[in-house]
Amino acid sequence: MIKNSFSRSLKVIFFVTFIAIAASLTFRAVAANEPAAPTAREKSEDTIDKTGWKPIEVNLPTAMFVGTPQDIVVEKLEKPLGKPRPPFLAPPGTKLVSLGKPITSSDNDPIIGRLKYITDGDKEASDGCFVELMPLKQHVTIDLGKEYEIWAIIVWHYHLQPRVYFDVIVQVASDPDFLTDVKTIFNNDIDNSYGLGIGKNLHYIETNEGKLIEGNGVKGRYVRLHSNKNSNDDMNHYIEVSVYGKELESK
Ligand SMILES: [Ca+2]
Ligand SMILES: [Ca+2]
Repeated sequence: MIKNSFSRSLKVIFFVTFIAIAASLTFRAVAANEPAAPTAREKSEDTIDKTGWKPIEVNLPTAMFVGTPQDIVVEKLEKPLGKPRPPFLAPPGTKLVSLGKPITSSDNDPIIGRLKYITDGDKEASDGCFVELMPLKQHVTIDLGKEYEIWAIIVWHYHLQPRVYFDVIVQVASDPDFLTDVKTIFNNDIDNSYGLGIGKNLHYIETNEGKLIEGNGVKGRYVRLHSNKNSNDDMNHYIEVSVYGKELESK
């Protein structure tokens, strides 16, 4: 009787131990399927402290068309997001710094409209709101009046109908002649037909949202935007350019 009871206890101990080992192995197998811990590289991309960053305020003009146009055949065309552009975060103190600022251009006597339309705050696509520059390679330059840290530039070329503008190149400099220390923050001239170097950015279709180009805090007083015709005709157009910058911290 005593022997029997001892043997039963042993069986119970063996059974419990077996269950515990099996459970432990199962747990390890599940743990192995979990996503790997972030690598050093992933961590470093996450180290920018964006505490206190806020969305920039962008007032959008009336949308002139809806849906995704299917009939524009252009190489390396960005796929539309299919939903509104998410808010763009920038450091505290970042604000619109281009409103009413003076413009010069490779075409100072536009065919339609006036250069000052580009920074007058009106982004509507109606007649009388856009400036038309001469055909092919042209540029406009905004003088912000002083140096800023530039976080975003939004450009509306023309959004009455879907179009793609070619060789869109956006540069920031402290030199009004753009001869020294020029920083190119956007370039979709994929074949270097403009002559400022091959760009890696994609073509895109103009909409009422404009094109937001990230500045990443690049410093400069002058913003220059190039273009070289569009998918509809050989002309160059601008409705508005908004530059969002932050005052430089005094030393
Ligand atoms: Ca305007
Ligand atoms: Ca090109």
